[in-house]
Amino acid sequence: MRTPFVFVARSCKAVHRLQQSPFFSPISALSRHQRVSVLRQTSTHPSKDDRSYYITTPIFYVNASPHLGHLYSAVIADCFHRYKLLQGFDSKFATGTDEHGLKIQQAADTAGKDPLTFCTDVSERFKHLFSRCNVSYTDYIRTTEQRHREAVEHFWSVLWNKGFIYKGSYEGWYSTQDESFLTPSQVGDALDSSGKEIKVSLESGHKVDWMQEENYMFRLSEFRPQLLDWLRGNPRAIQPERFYQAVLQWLQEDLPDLSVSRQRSRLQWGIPVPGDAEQTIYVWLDALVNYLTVAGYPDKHEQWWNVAHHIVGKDILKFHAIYWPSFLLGAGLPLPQTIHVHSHWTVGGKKMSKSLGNVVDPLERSQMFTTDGMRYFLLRQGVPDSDCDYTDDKAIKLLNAELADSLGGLLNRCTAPALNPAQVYPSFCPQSFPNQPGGRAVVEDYHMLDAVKHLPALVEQHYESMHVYKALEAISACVRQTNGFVHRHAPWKLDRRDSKDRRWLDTIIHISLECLRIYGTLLQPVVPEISNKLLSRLGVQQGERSWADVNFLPRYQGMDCPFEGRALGSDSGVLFSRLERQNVDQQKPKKTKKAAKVK
Ligand code: ME8
Repeated sequence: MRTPFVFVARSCKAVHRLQQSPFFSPISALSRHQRVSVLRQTSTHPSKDDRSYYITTPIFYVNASPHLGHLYSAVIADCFHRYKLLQGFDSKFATGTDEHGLKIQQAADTAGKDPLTFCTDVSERFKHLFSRCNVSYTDYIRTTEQRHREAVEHFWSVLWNKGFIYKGSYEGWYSTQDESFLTPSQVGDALDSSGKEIKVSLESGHKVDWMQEENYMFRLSEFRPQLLDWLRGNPRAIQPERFYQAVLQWLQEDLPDLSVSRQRSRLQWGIPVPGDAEQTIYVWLDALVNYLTVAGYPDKHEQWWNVAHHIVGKDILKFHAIYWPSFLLGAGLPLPQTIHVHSHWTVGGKKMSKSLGNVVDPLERSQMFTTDGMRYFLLRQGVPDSDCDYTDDKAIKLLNAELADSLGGLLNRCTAPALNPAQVYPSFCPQSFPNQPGGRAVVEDYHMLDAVKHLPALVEQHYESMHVYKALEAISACVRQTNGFVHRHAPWKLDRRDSKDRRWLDTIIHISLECLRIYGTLLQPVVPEISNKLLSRLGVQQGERSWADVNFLPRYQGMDCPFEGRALGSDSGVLFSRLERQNVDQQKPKKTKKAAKVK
């Protein structure tokens, strides 16, 4: 329960801060020059600790169980988090559940449960999925927590005290499924499953209802110029480019003020408006503040808030790229550094969603493909720019080809007792593979070395821009090249008793193990279990697996290699077992329900 006392104390603190803030004057009263300078202060705060990093997923609605799309967002964020840790960053990674609002209230009613029990049940399912899939969040937030309620109340009071919230009335379309207000141009006619005429959101296809209410409005319309300034000054703020352009396009039109509360009589399941028990805070305002709550707001939050990056699906871009920055500007807070947007998983060309009933169960699939198999498939096949259709066949083919045959085959070959009877990281012989042509290496081998040498920088570039699939594509291409190298020289045909042959054989294995060490290190953010197995088999210690350790083939440059001569780790079985079609067939995704058809 909220203590009114605490709230009053916080409000006073907020008012005091406000009076010292450039935002105390209404934004519309500022000149463009002033606006730009304010934006500089708010959007590009350099962090005191530039080795801090904060990544978030959307917080997921608890009206139904998690599906593959939710896991996808979480795995992307987990990959970034792990990558930053490998680079030596202090990284915070938040995910969680969005538990207020009409949609949840109705879902709890339908389930015949009290809302909090209902939310707890479903929130636990998300938690369970994430722990099964090695999603290593550092903070799991539920919007029903007290710390969050305090953050939202404080945030609201700041906006209210600055005059950005006013009492008004709203009349227009509302989609409960999307918890979103729509303009008439965003609404179309449709027939529901029983043939009845209904109005739907043109974007999501979800039913909309007309509503007319007294409530609180946020002066969104005032922020259009600042949003444009922010985006023009930060062209990488929304990625990929395509979504950045979409937001700029939306901002060509006027923004109507936004209703930020609902009458308590209609919506009881939410945080009451501070000072007005008849109104409940709009679920999106409530939900977006979760990112601040996790950062520590309203107390000390700068370390994390100044380095915040959001992962979001394209369906919620408007909320994150227009509403959220406007709320933050209103509250005088820095804007997120990047909003990384990804597209959707579809089934038979239709967005996978709870309301369509065409969801793929990520728990089932991760049992069939293994956790790492599932993670690898999602990140290798998922493309931020465009939707991707899910089929089991695609997953099986990809995982068998790249993890079982190519990567697993390479490790198996180079560590097999037949080729490596001493079970060590063998020696590299510079005469067999000299810097200049003349040894036993051929031109393709030099190309392979060059590609692997440049791979870490390339992978880093792709990870940084959220093109994880490109990073995996590049790694996979190098794995193929290394397999080609081994096949070309067929070390199994060399004679160990001949000293020249033996040196060359050892050199081939040394190079291949060095390649595998690089692949294992770079793959850690995506497939942590497989990487661990691979690196352990190579004898690479835990403290030798960071980004700073990817020093490929030092012996080729005349330097010492810490692994040369070291015993391999024990053999803990195949890296990734081939998947058989019939095992997967037994658990097919459910059939698609008939959706409302837009006329
Ligand atoms: O929108 N493909 O929650 P939500 C890929 N609570 N990703 C998908 C997906 C699909 N088919 N379906 C869902 C909400 N997602 C709000 C968010 S944040 C302050 C509040 C992922 O349960 C994707 O990240 O509907 C999408 O944006 C999110 O789940 C929506 O989850």
